[in-house]
This record gives sequence, C-alpha cells and structure tokens, in this order.
Amino acid sequence: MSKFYITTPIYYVNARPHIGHAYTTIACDTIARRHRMLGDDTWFLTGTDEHGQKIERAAQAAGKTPQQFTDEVSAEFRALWDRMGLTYNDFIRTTSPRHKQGVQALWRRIADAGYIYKSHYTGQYCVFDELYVDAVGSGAPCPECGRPTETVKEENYFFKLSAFQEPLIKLYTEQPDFIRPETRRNEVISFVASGLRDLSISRSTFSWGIPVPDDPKHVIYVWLDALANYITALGYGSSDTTKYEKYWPADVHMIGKEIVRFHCVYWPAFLMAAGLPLPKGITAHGWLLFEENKMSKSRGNIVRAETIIDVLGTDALRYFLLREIVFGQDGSFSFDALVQRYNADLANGLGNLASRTLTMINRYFNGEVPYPSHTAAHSAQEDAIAETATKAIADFGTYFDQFQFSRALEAAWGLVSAVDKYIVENEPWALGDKDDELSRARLGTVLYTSAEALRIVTALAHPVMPDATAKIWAQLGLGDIKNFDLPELRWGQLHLGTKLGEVQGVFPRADKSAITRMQNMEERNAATLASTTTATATPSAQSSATAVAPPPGAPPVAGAQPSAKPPAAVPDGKISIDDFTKVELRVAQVKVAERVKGADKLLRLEVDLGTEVRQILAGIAEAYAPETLVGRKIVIVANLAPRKLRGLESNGMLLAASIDGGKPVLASFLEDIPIGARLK
Ligand code: ME8
Repeated sequence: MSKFYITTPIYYVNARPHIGHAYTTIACDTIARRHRMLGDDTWFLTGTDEHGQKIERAAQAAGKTPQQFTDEVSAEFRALWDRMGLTYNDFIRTTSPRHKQGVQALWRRIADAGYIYKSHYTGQYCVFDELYVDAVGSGAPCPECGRPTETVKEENYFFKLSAFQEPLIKLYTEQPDFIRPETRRNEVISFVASGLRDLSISRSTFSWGIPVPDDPKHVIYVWLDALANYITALGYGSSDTTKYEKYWPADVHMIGKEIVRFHCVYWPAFLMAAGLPLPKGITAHGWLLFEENKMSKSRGNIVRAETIIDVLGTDALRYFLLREIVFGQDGSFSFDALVQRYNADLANGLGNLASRTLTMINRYFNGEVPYPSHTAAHSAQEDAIAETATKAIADFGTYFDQFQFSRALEAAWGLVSAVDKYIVENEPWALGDKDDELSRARLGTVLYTSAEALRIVTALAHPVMPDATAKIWAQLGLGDIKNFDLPELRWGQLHLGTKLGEVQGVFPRADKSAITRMQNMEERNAATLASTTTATATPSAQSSATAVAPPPGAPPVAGAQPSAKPPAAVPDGKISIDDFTKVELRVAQVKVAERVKGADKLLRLEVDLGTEVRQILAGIAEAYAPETLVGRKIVIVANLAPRKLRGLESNGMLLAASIDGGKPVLASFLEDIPIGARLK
C-alpha cells in the first residue's frame, strides 16, 4: 500500500467560498477518492488562512474582532465542504494552537541554520496579495493585481532567499515534474534566474499573526505562516509526529496559478533552509472566469456553489468543472453551458443509459442480469464494445494520472455513446416482443453487454460523481461501491443472475427554467451582499481589498435567502435597494411583432430572453410600425405577474418613456448588449 498526500491552498477568510475555491477542492477530492479506490493510504488536507493584515482589516470592516470573524468565515468554508460531501481528512486553521506551535518550530529551525537576520525594510507592500513588491512610491500599483500598494517602513526579520537561487534552479532542472504544467514551470525558472533578493518574513506594525519566537513585537509574515500548514497539520513541531513521518513529503500541492511563486520559490526555499524534505510536486490550475474575468470576490462576479447544488446537485457541479474546463487552463463558467452539459452527458448520457438498461432487465428478465450468449446470439458488436471498454479503462487511468480530467471523462463517455448506438441498432425492445429462442438469447446478450458497460463507466466515474455512481452501482445490485477494488476493473466481471436493486432515475432532465432559477438566486445574493456591504465597508482608501468584506452574521449557507437583518431605514418616498432588485429588468429581442385585431394601440410581440421566448402586449402601435421592431433589443420587466389584454396573455412589460400625451419612446442601448442581460 503506498501513501498519497494531497493538499489544497488554505483559503483566505476575507471572502466567503465560491466555485473558484470549490474547483480546487473538488479536483483534490476527486484525486483523493481515486487514490483511495486504488488502495493507497490517502491523506487529503484543506483549511483556512486566517492571519495577516488583509484579514485584520476585513474583520475591522465587519465590526468584529479578528478571532470572531475568522471563526465565522472558516466555519462557512467547512460547512460548505461538508455539505458537498468532500472527503478531506483534516481541516487546518492557521489560528489553531497546533499550527502556531508548528510555525514557531519551523522558524526556529530556519533561524538555527543561520538563514534569518534582522534588518530594516522600506518598500511597497500589497495587502491584497500579502506581497512585498518592487513598485516605487506610496500608492504605486501592485504589479500582480494593480491595486494601490502601501509603503512599509519597519524593522523586520529577513530570510536569506538569495542563498537559494542556485539550489532552486537545480531542483527545477533535476525534477522537471516539480512544477506542473510546463508554462508555469517556465515562468518560475525565469523569475528565479533573474535573481532573488532576501525576503522580509516578519511584520511589526500590526499584531494579527503568530509571534516571532523570543521577539513577540514581530508577527511572522503571513505567507511563511500559511505555507507551513502543509506540515503543521501533520503534527510537525508537536510531540506526535507520526502523521508527519508517514505522509510528508506531499505528493501534490494543488493551487491556482496566481500563487505559484509562493509555492514554487518561497516554500521549497524555506524547507531547504530548514533541512526538510521537499514536496514531490506542485500543480497549478487555471482560473474560472465569469463574464470573461477571473471569478473573485473583489470583482463581484462570483457564483456560489450552493446555487448549483440546490438546483442540479453536487455531482453535476463536479462533473461540469472537470469535464468542461481543460485543467491547467482558464475556463469560462456559464449557467447555459452547465445545463447544456448536464443534459447532454448526464441526463441523456449516463442517466439514460442506466435507466433504460436497468428497466429492460427488470421487464424482460425479472430484474436479474441475463446470460450473454457466446454462440449463435453473439456478434462482433459485443467484442467491439468490450474492446472500447477495455481501452476506456486504460485511457481514463492515463489521463487522470496526468490530471487531464476532461480527456479522462471524454474517454469514459466514449463508451457511453458506443453503447447508446449499440442499443439503438439492436433494438432490445423489439427483441423483447419476440418469442423465439434466438431473439431471447440476443436480448440477453444485448442487455448484459449494456449493463456491463454501465458498470465500467460507473466505476470509473465514481471519484468524479460519488453520489450518482453509488446509486447506479446499488441499482446494478452490486452493493456499496466503496468496497469495490478499482485495480481489478475488467470487462466481463458482472455476474449472471445478479439481482438488481430498485431502479430510480439519477439525473432528471433540467429545463431552461433551471438557468433562470440559478441566475436569479445569484442576482438576489449579489444584491443582498451589495446592500449589506455598503453598510459595513470602511471608508479608508487603503482598504480597497476589504471594502467588500462578507456581511457580518450572514448565515453559513446564504442560499437565495434575503439577509436576515432588518431592512435599513429608508427616507419617505424612497425605495431601498432591496425594493429595486425585486424588479427584474432584462434585455430582450423582438422576434415577432403584429397588430392586435380591434385594438388600435396594441401590438403583440414575441420576445427572446435568451432562456425563453415569451409573448408581451404593448400599447405602442401608434408610435411603432410592427415591422420596424423585429430584431430590435428592448428592455422588459421580466418578473411581472401575467395578465390578459383582449383575451391574450401578456408575460411582462416593455419599458418606454413618454411625456403626458406624447408618443412612447422605447428604452434602448447605444452599445451592443447580449439578450437576457439584466439591468441593475
Ligand atoms: O491565495 N478560479 O487564498 P485565496 C480558480 N490564502 N481557482 C480559484 C478562483 C478562480 N476564479 N478563485 C479562487 C490564498 N480559486 C492563500 C493561499 S496556501 C498556503 C495560501 C482557488 O482564498 C485557487 O485554488 O485567495 C486559488 O489558488 C485559491 O482559491 C486562492 O484562494
């Protein structure tokens, strides 16, 4: 049994979890699950990063003590991971005593080896990235994120990073897999080759951190503190180092591409200085983009995992992220693509294969896996399916081990399509209507072959979609999928006569309303956050990173619920932002426009909202000829209750301006805007 240790970054608690954080954690969970299925002694670590100036300011902005604040947000991350059934073995918090003790032990070891000295630091610091930067002058933009930097003038402890330039280059050269993918490795090599300066590793102008041993006026630089989590969680520096000895070095540190430098330069240098073993590899994935930008709290363009889980389930989110996005590259998230992929691959793909195969075994063979013929009723088609399955098992493993999840899933779904085609060609339902022996033997063969292929895809996909595959496995009569020995997976292991479990659909088809529901949930959440943020943000110019701090006291899973806080007082005659966001204004395109018989002013329009086409009646016939409207983008109130005019239903209302007695003028845009976009 070999050991396997995988880690996620520990997430900052200034922002609540979104699907960017979920992406890394899901990828690690999937890898950990596959390693467990392969029989490896697996340890999967995640946690939260809770010290530093950024968190201290976020707590201030929320009107909480740092400890209160970090307790709350850390609990939200953990609650979400639990709700999603993520199988982390440990959750480390950097404010925990076990971590503090370990970080101080690491500091002492580096200091004892002669790599720490005291000096003065004057330079720019980016609080958002918690990074010392080369920019010049107060307010100069951070080269990483563009935010204004702050001048730091302090007596600090320094780490002799410059001493590690050569050893690091040697490391990257001798272990080409230390940094993956190649593009990130090249960036790191050129960064290190351009020269390394010593690094300030303590701060003395604020206190939210771990005190430097024997000099508590200083707190340890938050990145040294944070990176150490990978060993402190295993008991490094404590009296019980069993886990450290068993699992360290890590097999994989999984990170997003923006924190490569910390992991691939600083972390191995700290470990080298301390004389500790280095991790075996660091893998950096790309960013989830939303509306073309990196999804991040500070951009305000996040999508929460809860929304997707509520509407389509956790497995759908996991499958989508790993199938749709090429791991290592940036990839766009959209609700449309999510629903499309869900319907194509899960509802119509795996789900349909499972339900029709199992339903027919129930109908024609009394719920027992039938006998496949090896003689007259056997055809070359079964051999071809068996071959495709064997290749899918091999390809899935190869791609998965290289973290090419998308290609691995593509290989497995190649088998799903092959079997779909096979079923259509062999028409088992028609064979079922015949009484002769050959047809019956052929029916048994076709259903056996389909069920066996289903079993193989289910076993392969289990780490990616643990819930649905566990259900299909039980429906196949195979018991608990956890007991399955993945290395043994081969074609032809499904036993004849296996009694099926109760058959139930696993992926109900999603209609277009699923997209609208998810969009509405996110918009309501954003509006709630925006309104509460205004109330809690500090006006400080320095706190750009914290001005969007999480609202205090928000429930752990915010869902679509409006804030539990009482509405803010609104002066007479005004409405609150909450009132405004109740009105769903959207861009729609006119597809059909015609006059309504007997009504001079009324036009009947069919408008496309991107997710649906609906009928609207509008009193603009005197101002607009119907043919001039087709193709035009207009604004409609999309969530108005339907009403009837002249016996026709109107589903919404278009917006037009007019003065008393004047002709209405339609609201429109100077720039182009996609259909369905919301006005806010
Ligand atoms: O950087 N796309 O924490 P963090 C893909 N505390 N992944 C994303 C993402 C997106 N849009 N947004 C976030 C920190 N992530 C430090 C780490 S480790 C010793 C300390 C994921 O809360 C991705 O894994 O900013 C990224 O690296 C991480 O969240 C950043 O989380």
